[in-house]
Amino acid sequence: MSVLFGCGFFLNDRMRRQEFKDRLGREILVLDGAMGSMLQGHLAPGKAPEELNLLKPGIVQAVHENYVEAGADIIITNTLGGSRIKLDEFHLGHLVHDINFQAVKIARLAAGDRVLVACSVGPSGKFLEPLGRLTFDEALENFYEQAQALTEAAPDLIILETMSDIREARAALIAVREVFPGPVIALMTFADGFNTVTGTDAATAVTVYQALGADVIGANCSTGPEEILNVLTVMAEQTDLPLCVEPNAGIPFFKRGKTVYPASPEYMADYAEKFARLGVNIIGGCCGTTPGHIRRIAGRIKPLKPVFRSIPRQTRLASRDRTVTIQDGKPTIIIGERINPTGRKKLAAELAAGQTDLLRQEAVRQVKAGAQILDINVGAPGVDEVEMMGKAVEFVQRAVSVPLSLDSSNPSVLEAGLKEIEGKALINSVTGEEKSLRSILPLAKKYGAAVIGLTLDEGGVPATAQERLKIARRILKRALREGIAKEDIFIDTLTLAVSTDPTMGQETLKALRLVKGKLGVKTVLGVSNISFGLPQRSLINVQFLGMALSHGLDVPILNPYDERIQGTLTGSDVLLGRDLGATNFISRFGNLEFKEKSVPAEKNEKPVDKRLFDAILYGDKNSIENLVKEALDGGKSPISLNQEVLIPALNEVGRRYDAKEYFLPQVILSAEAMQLAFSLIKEHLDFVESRSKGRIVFATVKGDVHDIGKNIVIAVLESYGYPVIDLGKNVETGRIVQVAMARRAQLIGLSALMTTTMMEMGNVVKLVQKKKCPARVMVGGAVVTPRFARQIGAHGYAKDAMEAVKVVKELIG
Ligand code: THG
Repeated sequence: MSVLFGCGFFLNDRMRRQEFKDRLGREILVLDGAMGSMLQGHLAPGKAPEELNLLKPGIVQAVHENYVEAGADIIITNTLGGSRIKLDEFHLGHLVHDINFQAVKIARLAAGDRVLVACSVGPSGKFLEPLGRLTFDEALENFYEQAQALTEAAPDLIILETMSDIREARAALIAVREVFPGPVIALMTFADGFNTVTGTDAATAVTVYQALGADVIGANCSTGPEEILNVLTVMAEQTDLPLCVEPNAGIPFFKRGKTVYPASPEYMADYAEKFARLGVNIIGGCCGTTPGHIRRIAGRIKPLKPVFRSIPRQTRLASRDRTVTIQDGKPTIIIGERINPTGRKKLAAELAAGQTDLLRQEAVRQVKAGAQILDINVGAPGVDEVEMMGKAVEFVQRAVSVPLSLDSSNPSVLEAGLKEIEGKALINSVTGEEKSLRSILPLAKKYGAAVIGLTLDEGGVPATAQERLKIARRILKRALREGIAKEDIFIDTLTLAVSTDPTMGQETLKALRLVKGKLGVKTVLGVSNISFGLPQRSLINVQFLGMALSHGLDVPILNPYDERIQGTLTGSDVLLGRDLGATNFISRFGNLEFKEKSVPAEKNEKPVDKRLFDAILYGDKNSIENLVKEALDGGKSPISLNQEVLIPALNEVGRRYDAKEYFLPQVILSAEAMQLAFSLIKEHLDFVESRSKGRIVFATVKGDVHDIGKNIVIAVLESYGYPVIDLGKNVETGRIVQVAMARRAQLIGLSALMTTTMMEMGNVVKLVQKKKCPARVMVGGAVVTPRFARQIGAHGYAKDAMEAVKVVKELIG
């Protein structure tokens, strides 16, 4: 009803979110346990569990009722795989609305008056670009549609579960936040106690989810409670938001033909208590947890009081796998300014031609030189800025793992960049102009970015510090009103060229001190602007940098290659109490090797071998063709190119993966670049057989509805050049073998992630033998061990995607 009363609707929903938060301050809430495994017995192979919402609602309701009876305070709808892309796998895409709407109705019947209904939203099962083919807009649309159907049925909460790709998680939360006005719980799934399978760490999950307006943050599924406790410990140090956890019932193992989740109700309750004492506010279970577990958990934690966690809000930005905290008393964090075509003809020409080689080099080199954030400005004549900003963000993110500052005053350009962002970006910038405030602040809010406010307005840059303070105050007020957190608002009091007006530098510094003192926000300055039009600019820049830091500058934008700048920064940190014990200073300058460590001059063009090696290492497909041509033209033979550059590059990728410096996204991109390079020289290697690699059939076995792991393995194998036929999940044994024979597959890859489905792999092997199917069988998945693989007679076992590549190579060459 409240929908009819525009503004009232809004107020009520704000209150709902606040009320929920207040309740979490008073009591710890119990979530339910597994849904998927409870439904398994009722699920025909090849069918989606969500279809039961329409076909057998009574069974779904009975599961809910069991959890309500066991003491759950919140039950979760049977909609984890309820988005269109996911349902399309089962040809149910046309039923998105009904499946989701009914799911809420069913849960509501079981919930009664006491229990809350939360709607599960899970991954689409497809990878976003550049890993897969899904665009960010398609992902957004996918989640909008599901969130809309759920919202129509008026649930109490929405809960994002099992997200492992931060960019997809971003799309899901943005969509849900736009459509659903109530409280949202946002969880991610971690492959171990530290990172998701695509590399995102627990702190970064918090940074991103919090910026996007999640009400509660946490983790689900993953492994057992022990490792997930590690994840929640990190999260509890990062945020004062309420936390939520749903661990699996331990790490499953195989016993007498069955997969067993080892954790007893008592064991889970012990961990529930540990989570509660850590400060977690909502506790339930994922795979393998039953009403019996939930009953014991509820009995243990309901008597406990929530732990109040007082965590000061910090300014945080993030890349996919790193959070950068801008904090008083810590070494100065700098934004590298070099990705900016102003005054740089070569970079401007490259951008105009859609080339990315120089862009990548600038990114890598700046980060090596110590830039912890990179500014990206693509404004140059002849450049389609909207298109180029998206592309630049994508490419810089492939090359380096630092947060980005998107430098444009044009909202469309900024939005194109924000869609590509894999973490939490900084918008550079909004001004005090009405038009700017109105178009750019909502972007910061929607895409969960921090924002820099420039102290200028319709009247231009004010001459005096007082007037700049006034504009800063106005920007701050408007940003807060938009719902942007204060710690996410930066003010730039504007550096102008001192050569045109000698008072300018001083006014900027005065304004800096005022803004810092009166508003208490973080400050930014484009330091190098000061010296435009003067010789020996670096001399002016370092003086100004030192002065600005002493006037309250937090984050300078500058040229990180400049040795003098580096010296000034390190020295200032000592003087400003940002380098206690002068530890950094001494480690950097306390020996005579400093000169050698300084950044090489740009004129030292790297040899083409090295550039090609880097292009593969950083997965930069765009520049491969030119580089291969340059190398061949330069007299390098295709054989030595392959042996001395391509293969060593891929080996380095493997090394980085093993050392956890690289995660799957980088591996896939590098493998694709390698493939392209190889295809280009293959023509010259006429003695190399050009027969394609062996065909592979891949499936998640009957009864098992998990396919995240399988999809990752397929993506990696394909990127290594193996053609894969993906049969999907919950696939009948007969069908797997039939397709393998019909398509003359050389290898069958099988995945099982949970419960009783592992045994099915044994049945596939038996059928392969019986039918005399020549394909080799490789198995894997969370529950599978090498020993089990041997027991059932599989030819190979791989613990993860990279190992799968090795095993496939061994088995079929
Ligand atoms: N505030 C905020 N953002 C900003 C600025 C600011 N972004 C852009 C700019 N100012 C900061 N970035 C630069 C980038 C390059 C230069 C100065 C500031 C520069 N470039 C040389 C030139 O134009 O002559 C080129 C050097 C070369 O040829 O390599 O000086 O104030 N929020």
